[in-house]
Amino acid sequence: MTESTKKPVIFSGMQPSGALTLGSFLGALKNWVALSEEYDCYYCIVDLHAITTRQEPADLRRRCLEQIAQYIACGLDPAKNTLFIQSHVPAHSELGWILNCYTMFGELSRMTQFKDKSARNTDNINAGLFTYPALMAADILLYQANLVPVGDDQRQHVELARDIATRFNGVHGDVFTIPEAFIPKTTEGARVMSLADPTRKMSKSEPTGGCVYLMDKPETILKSFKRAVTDSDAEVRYDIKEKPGVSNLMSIYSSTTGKSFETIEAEFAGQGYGAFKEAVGESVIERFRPIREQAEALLQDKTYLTQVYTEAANHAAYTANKTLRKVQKKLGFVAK
Ligand code: AQP
Repeated sequence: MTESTKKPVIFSGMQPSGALTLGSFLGALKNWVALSEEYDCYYCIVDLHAITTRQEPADLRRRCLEQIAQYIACGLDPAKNTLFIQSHVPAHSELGWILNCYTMFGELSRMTQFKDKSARNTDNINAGLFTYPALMAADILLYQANLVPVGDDQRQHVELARDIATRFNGVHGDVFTIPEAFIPKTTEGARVMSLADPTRKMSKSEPTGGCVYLMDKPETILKSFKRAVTDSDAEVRYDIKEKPGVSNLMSIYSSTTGKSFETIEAEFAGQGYGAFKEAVGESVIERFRPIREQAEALLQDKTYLTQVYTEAANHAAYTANKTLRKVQKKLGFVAK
């Protein structure tokens, strides 16, 4: 491929810290698929990030394989997208360390995710949790990514990656491409909230009962939506402050059906919440059904999945090492 026909680059990743949720899907995965034809895409399973909170080794191993299968089942063709596991490309750890030295303590201290996760894991506030954004910057910058499709919760980390890249370039010349975040609209799942507590983000590692998982069976999905916390005024109307539960359900329904909020309000006028919750649940069931079925089928063929992530790691390492060598040279490291 010549320089002029080269596609712009995307990097994004998800932690195998739990099963993928409706939040992972609407906030990120759906856009990964939508953008995958126009970009040269690196989609990663970020296992190095996942160990910032304690993981059961057997579960971590199993989830990495499941995640590859889910990426493919969502529509990411491994022949066109680089679907790899972060720890298979050591350049991530190496550049991560270097970028730690270009990231300020004050910047890391302001990260909302660090504040949230350290409040939730008081017995394990480790240095990795604190320096997570420097490793995330390395993930993105190694591939000279132009675009980073993420949910709204990751906006702050992408902004910090831009600041780190700008700082490094300011000292050493134009080494890194400055990436842009690509975040869905609020109405399209930028921040999917927990069904049990609509003031909190739906998060895969928090078993509050408010999550819907990509691999959930239809009856489980329906039950989760029927139990979703709403309010007592029985009116389907978007009002994020006064009616966070209903507004969250409306955003989900709008994302899965393409219907506007006005259409949804008219559709359920005077009907109370029962029919509405069931319709939202059914729309998610239909969206997830083919994904779950294909992922289950793919998981029967471990040889194929191994081949996908092995070939992808080789391709990713080739690109990443080019950037890493450039960085090392700029820093004055002696060539091997
Ligand atoms: N609730 C959400 N709404 C919108 N987008 C979301 N994402 C995750 N949850 C929501 C987006 O999905 C991608 C997955 O990111 P991740 O797995 O690396 O980390 P995360 O954001 O920390 O996801 P979780 O589910 O909250 O994991 P844990 O519980 O392990 O921390 C990202 O693009 C994210 O924005």
